[in-house]
Amino acid sequence: MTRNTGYVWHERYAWHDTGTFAGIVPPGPTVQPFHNFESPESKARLNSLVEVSGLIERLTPIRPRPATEEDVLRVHTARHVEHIRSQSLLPLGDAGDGWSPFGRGGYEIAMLAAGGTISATEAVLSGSVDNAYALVRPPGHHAERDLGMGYCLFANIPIAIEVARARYGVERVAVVDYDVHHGNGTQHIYEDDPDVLAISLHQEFLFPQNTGSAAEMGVGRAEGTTINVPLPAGSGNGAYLASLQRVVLPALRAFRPQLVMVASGFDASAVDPLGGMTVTASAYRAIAENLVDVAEEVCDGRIVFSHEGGYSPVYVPYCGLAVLEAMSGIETGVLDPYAFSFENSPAHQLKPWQDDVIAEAEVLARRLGLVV
Ligand code: 3YP
Ligand code: ZN
Repeated sequence: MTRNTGYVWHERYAWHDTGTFAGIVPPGPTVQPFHNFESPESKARLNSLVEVSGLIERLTPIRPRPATEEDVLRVHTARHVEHIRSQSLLPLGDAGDGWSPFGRGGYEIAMLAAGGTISATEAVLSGSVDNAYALVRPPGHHAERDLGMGYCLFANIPIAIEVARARYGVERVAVVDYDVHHGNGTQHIYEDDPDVLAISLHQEFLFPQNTGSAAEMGVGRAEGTTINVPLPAGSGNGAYLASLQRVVLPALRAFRPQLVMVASGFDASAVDPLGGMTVTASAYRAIAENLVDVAEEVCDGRIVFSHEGGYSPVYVPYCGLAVLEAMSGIETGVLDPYAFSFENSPAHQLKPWQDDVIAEAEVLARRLGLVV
C-alpha cells in the first residue's frame, strides 16, 4: 500500500548560517576554524538524495509558508521573539544560550522553519496528504518559551500543534522525539498540559545535561503525560526498537491522540559527531513504519515528522530516505551503502543496563493506560 506523503524543503533552510565554529566552539588562537556541526550539509544532502533517488517525483511537495507572529506568540514570549528579531540584524547573533549562533536574516529563516512544520501539519489536517515530512532548519526541540538553545530558535513542533488546536479543532496531540538529545523545550512547554503527551528517547546526560530523567513525568493535572527514556551511551537498534515496542507504541495506544508529531533527529546514528549511539537506517525505517501504523490505528494516519538534529553529512541522507520510504510505502531501490558495516554489529543487541531504563519507562506507559 502506498500513501500520499507531503514533503517540505526550502533552499532558504540551507542559507541559515551558523558561523565559523570548530564544531561547537568558536575558533581562537589555539582552535582552528572549521564549521559548526549544525551546518546545511546533512539536511541539504538528504534533500539531494530524495531528488536523485526519484522519490521526490512520488511525494507531494508542500510549499512552506512563514509562521506569523500570532503563530509564534501562542508558544513563545514577546521578549523571546524580539530577542531573535534583534539578534538577526547582527552579522552573527545567538538564540540565547551561547550555543546557538545564527547569521543575518536568521529570524526570517526560523519563521520559515516553524512555518514549514505548520504547512506540513495543515496539509495533513486538511486531508490533502496522508502524512508529511518537514525537512526544516533550524531545528526546534530545545527552544523554550522564553529562550533559544541548542541550535533551536523557535519551537517548530509546539508552534504547529498550537495552530492545529486553534484552527483545526484538534485537542489531543502526542509528540515522539527520537533525536539523540532530550526534547526539553517540548517537554517544558507542555509539562502542565494533560492534552499533549511528550515522549523523548535520548542519550542520558548528553544535552541538556540536567534534564530528561525518567523522574520528569509532567506537572499537576498533566502528571503522567511526559515520558522520558534516557538511554545509556552505546545503545543501538535493539534498545531503540525495544523502547518503541515497550514504551512508545503502548503509550500512543493508551493516549489516543488525534495527531502525532515526530521530532525526527538522526543524531543517534552510528556515525554522529554529537551522539554516542549506533542506530542505523534500517531501525529508523522500522521506527517510522511502526509510528505510521499506530497513527493509522489511533488517529486516521495523521502523523507529521519535523526534522531536528543529525550531523553526519554522509549517513543522515540514508536514514532520512528510509523514513520517507516507510511513510510513503514507496521503495526507491536505493540501498544503504553503509549497511555492510553498520548493520551486523553486536552493538545492536539489547544490553541489561539498557533494558533496565526501558523497563522503568514501560511502567509509565502502562500507568498512562490507567489514567487516560
Ligand atoms: C547543541 C550544543 C551542544 C549539543 C548540541 C545539541 C544540538 C542537537 O542536535 N539537539 O537535538
Ligand atoms: Zn540532537
